[in-house]
Amino acid sequence: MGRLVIVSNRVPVPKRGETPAAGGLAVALKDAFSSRGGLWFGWSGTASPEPADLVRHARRGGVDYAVIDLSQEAYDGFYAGYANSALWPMFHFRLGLLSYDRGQARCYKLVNQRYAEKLLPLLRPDDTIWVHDYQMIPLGAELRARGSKHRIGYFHHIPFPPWAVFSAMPGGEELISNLLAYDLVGVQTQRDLTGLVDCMAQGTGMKVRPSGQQAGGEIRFRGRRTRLGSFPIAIATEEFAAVAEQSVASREVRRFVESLAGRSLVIGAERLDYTKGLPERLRGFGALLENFPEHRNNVTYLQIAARSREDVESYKDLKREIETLAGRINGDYSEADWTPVRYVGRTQPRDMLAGYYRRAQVGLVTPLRDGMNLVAKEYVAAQDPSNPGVLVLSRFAGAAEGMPEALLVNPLDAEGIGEALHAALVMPMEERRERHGAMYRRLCENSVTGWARSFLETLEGQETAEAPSSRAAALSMPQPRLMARSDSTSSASASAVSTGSQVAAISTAFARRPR
Ligand code: GDG
Repeated sequence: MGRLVIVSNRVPVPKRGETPAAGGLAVALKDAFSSRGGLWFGWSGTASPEPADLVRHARRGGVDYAVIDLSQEAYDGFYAGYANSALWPMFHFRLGLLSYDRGQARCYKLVNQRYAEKLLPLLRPDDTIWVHDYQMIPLGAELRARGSKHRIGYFHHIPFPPWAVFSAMPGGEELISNLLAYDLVGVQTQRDLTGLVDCMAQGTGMKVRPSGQQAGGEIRFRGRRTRLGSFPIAIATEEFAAVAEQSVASREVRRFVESLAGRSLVIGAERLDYTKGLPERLRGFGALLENFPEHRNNVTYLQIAARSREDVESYKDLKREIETLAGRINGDYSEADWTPVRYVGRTQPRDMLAGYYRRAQVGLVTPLRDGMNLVAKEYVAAQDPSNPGVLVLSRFAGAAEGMPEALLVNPLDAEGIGEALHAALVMPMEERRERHGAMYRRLCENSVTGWARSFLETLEGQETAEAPSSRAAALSMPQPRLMARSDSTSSASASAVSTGSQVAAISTAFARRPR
């Protein structure tokens, strides 16, 4: 079996002698890397005016890391620009926040081209490549355009909206056609899969067929089969539970619990991001205090919101809004000995976070949209099973699909959040145990290493990327549209043209079609 090559935007190279950071992809991939060896490729995290053109290599714990720097200009256009100011809001259904600029879109493509150029010489013929997330959508097509015949999969960590939303993106057809270069495209949930299938069908004009094993179906194009499937990401549940159990005994967590003076605790923790619904959540907590006065002076809400993407304008506005709302609630309801909202704007150590979760009667996780939301899963994992807290969860978090025992809310309904908080705070022990037990068992059944295995088995369980030519005849795309472009490029044979350029050819042809 060949190596596993991971490509992600940020590469978490551990320091010498350190084990990989807990949580995240490193844990998910540990088993796969140790059984077959691996390479992790991507951005170093360094942007400078004149970056070195070198690929820097490191070997840690049996894994090879290869990273490149970005120029400040590329960082601004690709990362802060197109990826986080156009793609991120669009994929989270926030078209009003979408800021599109052709120069930035070009920069996104150029950075992906550079990644492909730098990665290709590092590859062996039998490597399997797994590309992660929206910063890298065109990478597969760029690799194919340079002759890659590898198995290449793509996993999309954030929501996938239907075509009615996606098509608002200038160049949406080209973007979606890029996905045809992959052998497998994975999303988090069934809802995302519906969006992906809709975008594939309408954005490329091709037919998505039901597939034998994958619920989402497949598209066949020029001898390549692109499968579409849902692979809900998981966490290392037992490991997180153990950290939480240990952490509550620590001096820091005990001191924190003493500071609550016997009051109940509601906790929220995330990156400071407008998709996480923080202002709406604060309004929900305000509604609890307003409509259920019995909770005044009896409950404290701790919100940890680590700063993120501060160079993007919409994130600065959000910080101001949250500070104003938290200040208003505290001004309206505080007592000399009680501050209802505690707002911490810095990242907390992971073990302390786990201890806080375990001590919280309510986990309040109300994103407006979220691919999965690992905090919801971590909160459940961290609970004491004999006296567990209650999860209040947004219907629009991917996690809601697998956690029906949470109290599900619409994050835009402040009164609804207030009612759910009240229900959680007064819920009898037996009901809390039942709800928690069901969610905890499901979390244990679906490990994060199992998630990675399932994606890779689906990716590798299929025929070679370049299918036999007889299958090329089974193209599901209407032939006249296909031939319109390839006739004028090469008459040799359809299969002699690299798939990458075919993808580009299709997208150009489709971009011209009026919709
Ligand atoms: C993307 C998708 C999808 C939070 N505050 C602190 C801290 N955290 C940790 C949490 C959790 C992680 O950060 C956040 O993960 P999420 O899944 O909630 O959200 P995104 O960062 O937006 O991730 C998301 C995910 O990819 C995976 O596919 O679920 O939908 O948007 O682990 O615990 N960690 C520490 N201190 C903090 O203050 N140490």
